[in-house]
Amino acid sequence: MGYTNAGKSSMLNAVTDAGVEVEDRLFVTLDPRTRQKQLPGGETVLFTDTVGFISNLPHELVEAFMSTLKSVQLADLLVHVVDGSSDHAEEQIAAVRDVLIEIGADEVPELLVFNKADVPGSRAKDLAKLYEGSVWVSAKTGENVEAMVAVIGERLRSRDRILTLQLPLDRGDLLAAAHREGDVIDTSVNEEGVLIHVVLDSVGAARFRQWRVPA
Ligand SMILES: Nc1nc2c(ncn2[C@@H]2O[C@H](COP(=O)(O)OP(=O)(O)O)[C@@H](O)[C@H]2O)c(=O)[nH]1
Ligand SMILES: [Mg+2]
Repeated sequence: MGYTNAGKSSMLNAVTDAGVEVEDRLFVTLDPRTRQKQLPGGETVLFTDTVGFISNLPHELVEAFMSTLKSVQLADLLVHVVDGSSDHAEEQIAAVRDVLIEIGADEVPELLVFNKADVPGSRAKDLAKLYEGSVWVSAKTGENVEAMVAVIGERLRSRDRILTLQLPLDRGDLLAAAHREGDVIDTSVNEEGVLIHVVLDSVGAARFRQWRVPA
């Protein structure tokens, strides 16, 4: 997602070789398009294109925006595409983030991607240095797209997730650790001990690997 004309549809094409229409005008992508891609790590990821985020969304576009809104709220990661060749990149980032707050999606993890690095005089690479954890790419030439996909994979792998753990009844220390390191959603006692659902990050998930029950 990102500001209009940032290169979102081009990016989806560059990442997935999808035949999504690319045009240099406002709101060409009225329907979110979703494409599947296998990451180098083997996971299958769904990439969804969205309509452009601009301030003061026109009324007739609100309906089209609703499906985008859902995709954005439910996403595991927002790839925030920014036109790095624009003099207004910073304002556009702020405008997009304002919309995220408006639709209650400002807590969804975000990866800032400064696009159009190929444009002469583009600030994409400088901005990527300035914004911690961001990356630069050119959706047009494909430069650095693979590196961006690798970062997307890392970010997805490190995100918090809900795990089911089966803990032995005599291991109160493990239950305490789960409470300390994660957010325990519920606990129930069964024949094998205590079954819990807990939100953990990748470090916590690795620590409790032995006790995991496949979801
Ligand atoms: N030079 C250059 N142009 C790009 C790049 N990515 C997108 N564009 C152009 O920017 C315009 C808007 O791209 P589009 O993908 O439709 O943007 P969207 O509105 O965010 O979906 C089109 O003319 C694209 O060809 C890029 O990396 N470099
Ligand atoms: Mg588009």
